[in-house]
Amino acid sequence: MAVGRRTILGLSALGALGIAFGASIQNFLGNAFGSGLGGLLPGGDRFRIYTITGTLPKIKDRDYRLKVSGLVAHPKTFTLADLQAMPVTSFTKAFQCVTGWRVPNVAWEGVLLSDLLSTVGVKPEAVALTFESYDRADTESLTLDQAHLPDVIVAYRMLGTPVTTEHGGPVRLYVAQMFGYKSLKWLSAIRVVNTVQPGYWENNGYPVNGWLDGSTGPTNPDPKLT
Ligand SMILES: Nc1nc2c(c(=O)[nH]1)N[C@H]1C(S)=C(S)[C@@H](COP(=O)(O)O)O[C@H]1N2
Ligand SMILES: [Mo]
Repeated sequence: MAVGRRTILGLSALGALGIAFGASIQNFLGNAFGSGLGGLLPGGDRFRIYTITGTLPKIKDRDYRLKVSGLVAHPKTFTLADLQAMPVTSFTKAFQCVTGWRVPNVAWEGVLLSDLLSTVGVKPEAVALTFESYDRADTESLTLDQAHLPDVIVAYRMLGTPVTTEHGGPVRLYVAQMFGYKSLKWLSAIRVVNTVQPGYWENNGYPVNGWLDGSTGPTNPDPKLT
């Protein structure tokens, strides 16, 4: 599928960001990254705030819900407190966008996705997961194997604080071994399904398996690509 015009604009340059995301987001970016173009160009070890919709969904901690459904034995809707009561997984790893910017040594904390899946009990016929966002625009997918990697978390802390609104708080996905587009922000729902359903960025041309090294990955060998 071709990369959409909107996506090209959104990923290219400062002026284009203004067009794609609107003036308020451009101002926001300006505040977040300081003055000057440098903060928006690859390099500089800083996050760029991405939003498909041009909005930053604001979800109060007490209103947050994560609905886990589909091919599971015990569908459950988790509150933030539910997630925080589960075993904590934390590590420090880089965040890398496919467009070239990278932030090293980011502290992450949350619930291992595989722990969450154990809680609800994945049915034998399950193959993959789909992820939905409070923004009602972004979607993502992981195979079940990918979802069980020990560095895939449902994160409620990053950079030493609760995940901020701009970074997708209260809860975002973090998929350490893949490009940033897999780390869906404002996570609202996970569905366990029987087929991989490519998400928003994949429908705009990015690889469904977004491994950082460009390979087909440790758990999902694809003979066509080796
Ligand atoms: N809901 C949502 N999640 C998203 C995106 C987005 O636009 N909307 N952008 C993705 C991309 S391409 C990247 S690189 C990271 C950026 O994370 P950040 O905004 O915290 O820097 O979020 C990912 N998750
Ligand atoms: Mo990205």
